[in-house]
Amino acid sequence: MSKKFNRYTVTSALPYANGPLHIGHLAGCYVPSDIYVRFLRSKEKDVLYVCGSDEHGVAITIKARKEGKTPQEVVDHYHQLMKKSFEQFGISFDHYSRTSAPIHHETAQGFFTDLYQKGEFLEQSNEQYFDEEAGQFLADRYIEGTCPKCGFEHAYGDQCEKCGSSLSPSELIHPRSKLSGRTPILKETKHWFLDLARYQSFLKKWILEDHAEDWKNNVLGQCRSWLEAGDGLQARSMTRDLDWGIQVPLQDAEGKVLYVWFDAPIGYISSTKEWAQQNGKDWEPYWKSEDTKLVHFIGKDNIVFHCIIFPAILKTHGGYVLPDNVPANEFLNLEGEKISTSRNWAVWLHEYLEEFPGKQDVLRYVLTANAPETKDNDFSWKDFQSRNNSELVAIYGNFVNRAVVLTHKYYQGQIPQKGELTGYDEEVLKALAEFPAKVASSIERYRFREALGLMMDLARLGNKYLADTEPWKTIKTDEVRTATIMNIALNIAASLAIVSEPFLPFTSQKLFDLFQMKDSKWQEAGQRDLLPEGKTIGQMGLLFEKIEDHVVDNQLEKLQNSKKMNEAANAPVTPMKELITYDDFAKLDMRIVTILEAEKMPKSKKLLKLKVDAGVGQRTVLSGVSEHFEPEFLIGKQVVMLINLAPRKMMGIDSEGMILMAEDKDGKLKLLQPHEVTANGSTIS
Ligand code: B3M
Ligand code: ZN
Repeated sequence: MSKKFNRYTVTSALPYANGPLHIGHLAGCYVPSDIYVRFLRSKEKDVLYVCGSDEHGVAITIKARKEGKTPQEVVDHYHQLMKKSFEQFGISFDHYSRTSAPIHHETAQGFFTDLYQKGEFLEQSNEQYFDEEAGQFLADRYIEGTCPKCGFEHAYGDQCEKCGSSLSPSELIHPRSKLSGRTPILKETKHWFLDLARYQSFLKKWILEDHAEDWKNNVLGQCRSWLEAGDGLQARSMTRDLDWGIQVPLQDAEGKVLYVWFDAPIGYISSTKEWAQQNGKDWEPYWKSEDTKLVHFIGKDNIVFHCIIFPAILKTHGGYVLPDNVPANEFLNLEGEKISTSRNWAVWLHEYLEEFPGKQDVLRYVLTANAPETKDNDFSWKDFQSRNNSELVAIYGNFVNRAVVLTHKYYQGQIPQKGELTGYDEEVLKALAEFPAKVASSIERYRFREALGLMMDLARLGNKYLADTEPWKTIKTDEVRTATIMNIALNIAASLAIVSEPFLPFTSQKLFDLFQMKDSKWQEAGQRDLLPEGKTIGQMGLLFEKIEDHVVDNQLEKLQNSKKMNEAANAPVTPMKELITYDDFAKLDMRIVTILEAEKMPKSKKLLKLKVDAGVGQRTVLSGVSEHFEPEFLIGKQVVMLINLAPRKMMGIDSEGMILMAEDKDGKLKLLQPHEVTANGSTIS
């Protein structure tokens, strides 16, 4: 059954304000939703596109703790950073709000109160994990353990990031507190649970029957595993024991806040209200009119919240439309590995913008071409380079550039007049006319990769048309023919500007300026006379430029470096020895010395015999470094030596002290040296 919609409310997941945005965010839901919305606007639909920062939950408080900041400081910082990155990448939200906004607190509390008054919550006291050392209940991500579904050892209390399963803390194997690392105890506490079993049959019909045809398979698959699980949907607590979040609006709920996944999706509604207030509009039709199509763009780890829990809340509250579709993407990997903020295995948007200024469309293009629409997918820098060079530069850029340059060269920038059309011209114009509907159909079915491929086919059509008709040759023999060819090529380019706008908004804008067609809409695309004869076109800079090997090599090196830094940071560290007094320390006499001579000790694999100038005289030291350094390498080096270690006889020689070295986790030794030449015998304190 296909319904007639007169209005669209499009949302994309509210990103947690606990870190900068990376390419996984863009690919997961922001680029696809932006393509969809730009397309709808071009079709002159009534569409509202809302988002905002998700500022509650344990994701935020953990980050604050780590950085020694208050949660408010953390969200203020990342809210601004994310908002700016979205703007810079042309993600065209009508409104970007935040869940700390008072209007959101009110709206979320209103929903809770409404459900409470309807008697929808089960009030239950039960035992939950509690960290005795920190004196705190361990909600969601404060608890970590092994995922019962896939065995991943760092699954959170609410979710496994590896397999995407949604979990409850009691399901974790070997639970550990993220606060203290200790095994938590169980302690009694009261919470308000949404009894999802009540919605089971409604949800089953609504999702698995009514939407069996139009929802994506990956989404239906996850919903099915929930809805058809043997023991059915379980009640889920909608409150938490935390000191950061939205207060539970009840008398006896001191110190309790709303579960972040209760309040966050309501953030779409609050964002709409805020937009309406600021723009003198009415928010209600966007959420309450039956002819509104609500579409949630999300990543796969958010499916259960958007397909099951939030619809159950909306349905119970009543008066709200339910999502018509939830086109969730799978995950994007980077160079074959899972993107990870904590491991710094990511391409950060704010860094990309600094390193590739003006190349937002290239990233949007590559992320769409490789979008993880049906399965996890990989971003690699080599692929980025080759898609830029062999698709954007060689096809799109080359075609438009040739059409524009020749127009300036032959016709002083004026659109020439068409003469008689050949059979081939007619064929090409017919193909041109069919493109907009084909691209539209793919976009309407949330197949953005396919849509992008078709958009590029239009550029290919233009490129091939010029290559086949060779106006640079016909100009010498046939003026009328050349003018016809150029007219057709320019009209293909103008259509391309419209059809590519959802995908490549910055490039498209350049073409709109060039052709002075800024208000052109989707329905004009495909027309053979989009650009009137005699119209003068502007000058154009390069649309895309080649990306050289060294540029992507630098990016690969940057990733490898971050991997090394990470390994170093996470290397097991020898535990600290017991405390000593200053007097203990002061007994050590450490000095800067210069190695004068170094030779291998006969019959020893490990020992080198060193002679050093210790300032207080020369010393002989036997040092077990033969497997780490060549004797010649050491000669002349300044190092640190403990000079008052009682002499020890080894292999018949008195060793008068000890050279100090650093040892890494692999047992490799590194010299400790002053950063500039220092007098021998200088003390160390
Ligand atoms: N902040 C989760 C996430 O970033 C979350 C989405 C909320 S959407 C209402 O995965
Ligand atoms: Zn798992």
